[in-house]
Amino acid sequence: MDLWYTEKHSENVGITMKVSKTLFSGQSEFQALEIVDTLEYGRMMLLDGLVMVTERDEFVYHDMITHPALFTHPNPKKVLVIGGGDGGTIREIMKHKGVELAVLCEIDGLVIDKSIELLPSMACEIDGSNPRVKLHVDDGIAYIRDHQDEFDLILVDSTDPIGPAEGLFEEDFYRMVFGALKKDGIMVAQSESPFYHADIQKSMYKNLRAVFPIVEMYQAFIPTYPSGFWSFAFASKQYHPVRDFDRERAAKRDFYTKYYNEDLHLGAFMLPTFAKENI
Ligand code: AG3
Repeated sequence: MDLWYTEKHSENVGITMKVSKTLFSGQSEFQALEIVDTLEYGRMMLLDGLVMVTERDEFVYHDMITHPALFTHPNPKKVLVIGGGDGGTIREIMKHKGVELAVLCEIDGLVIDKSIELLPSMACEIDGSNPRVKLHVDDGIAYIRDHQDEFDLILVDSTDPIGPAEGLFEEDFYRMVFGALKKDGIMVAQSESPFYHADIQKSMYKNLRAVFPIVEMYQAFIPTYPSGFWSFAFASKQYHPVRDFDRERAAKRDFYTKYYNEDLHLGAFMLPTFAKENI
């Protein structure tokens, strides 16, 4: 029997993949979680039926949610990840040896447990083996309320703004993030597809601009997300991702990045007209 999975991207369009095996299927307190094996993209995690990560293209998302901010801030030591229970974002942060502590605040403990068990290439730094990583199974909003003026970077590695992540796209949340950052801190958040999600983006960027003096959008090519054309919001108190970018430091990095590099860092902030119109 052939088993195919489809995520609908609009009423009439979707992405379809041939599945070889279902490795886990269950329901947590917050959402439905599936981890399946696919023929072309390796293992894939779905939350409420939406593609979160696949083994084959996760490098794009995880390079791009981390390295642009880590190479813009001159000396990031303390980093908070909200969401990101698969561990891919923490794995990339750990490549920066100057980072003393990365805190993962994920609302859903089942996502962490199943990632450690079934997605070890992503979860390799959240399995308890790295003393520079701390896990909190908690609501990100509650966590930052109690941790003001503490972080150099806050990375919001969330789902779409339907379900548990809804509050992570609101102005009140961005105000709390602003407060939880040090005086030169940076926030990065995944910000959906400029092609499919113009309305979500317009409201999200308006909310960010009400709080942060510097707000930019940058893009990445992620084949398994709606349209493949994906984006991140860069919201900063002081450093600008292009003007304050230290190209030399990025070029001299002592680790491999399959997607990110010092040229792409600059190129990612150059946007097509229709995307600029959403900021
Ligand atoms: N975060 C999910 C991005 C949203 C994908 N949306 C969709 N497929 N409709 C990914 C978490 C990776 N650490």
